[in-house]
Amino acid sequence: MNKGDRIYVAGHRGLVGSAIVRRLETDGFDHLVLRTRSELDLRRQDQVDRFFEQERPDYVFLAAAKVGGIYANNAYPADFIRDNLLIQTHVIDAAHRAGVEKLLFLGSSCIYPKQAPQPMTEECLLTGPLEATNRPYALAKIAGLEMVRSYRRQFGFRGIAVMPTNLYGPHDNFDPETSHVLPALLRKIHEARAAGAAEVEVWGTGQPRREFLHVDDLADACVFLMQRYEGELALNVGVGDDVTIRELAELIAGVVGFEGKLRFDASKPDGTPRKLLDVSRLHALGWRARISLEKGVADTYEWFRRRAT
Ligand code: GFB
Repeated sequence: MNKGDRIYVAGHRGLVGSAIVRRLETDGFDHLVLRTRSELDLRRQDQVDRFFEQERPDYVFLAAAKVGGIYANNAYPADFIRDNLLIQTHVIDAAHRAGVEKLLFLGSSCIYPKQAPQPMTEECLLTGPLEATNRPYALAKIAGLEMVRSYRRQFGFRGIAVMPTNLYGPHDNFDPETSHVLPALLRKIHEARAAGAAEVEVWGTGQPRREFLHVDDLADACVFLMQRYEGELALNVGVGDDVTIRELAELIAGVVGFEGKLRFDASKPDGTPRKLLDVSRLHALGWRARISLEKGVADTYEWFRRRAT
């Protein structure tokens, strides 16, 4: 990737896309091609084709996707499978036909089998049944990985894919119903402290384990891999370490300064018991996450508070 290249970041208003844009701008890439959802509906093939014919980007970061937490995945399964299949199919195909130099597709760690041995290596893909709460999303993402791989094999198209673990950071969705656990708890605990509440409800048993990667680290890895990686295998991107949901809630309570009680509601789903990525391949390539969970949560809380006030 050269400084003068035209780089299209699909989904630049989202958690991942906005972090990739920040990273590219810091590195001096100033020919970014960006479109909001109202300017370009990626679910419409005619619009996507026209956009690629007119703009002819050299590189594409495909970070546009319908995403959400455990509740949203469960409640809107049709939206998750339809929107993701449409977006990725249109963008990958149009990028190939418009002669894009290279494309990076984002998968997700939830596409690995529910009972995969931990930490999960890249090879465990498609070796067992998926977690039911996010199967539609996971299947769409698996189709995207296969599409990138197939276009590489049949057409020599330089598509690569990365498999990020659970992400967090600025520009995340903080809606308590549809968001992921980390922003949901930051908001709930912040509001509980402001209201002087005695307790906060945390979904599930608190026992599932999750790995959390700051999105600025992910953006750094994406730019690194776009420049250095050319393999067929979708590479795991994570920190290599996980915490229980209880530990996460306690950490957030500490950052926010909430001294009340955490009440676990076991009638809500736990989802996958554990999701920890094996990041040996990425480490061997020379990349490591740098932002600790403590610092990342504190910074994200600062961002949330500035935005909320
Ligand atoms: O982040 P999360 O929604 O998604 O939930 P997954 C992780 C864990 O946190 C679950 C618990 O065990 C939840 O029950 N949890 C506790 C909460 N309190 C809350 C809360 O207030 N809100 C939320 N959302 N969770 C998603 C997938 O799985 O992860 C997606 O559904 C995607 O497809 C994403 O892959 C990365 O980690 O379980």
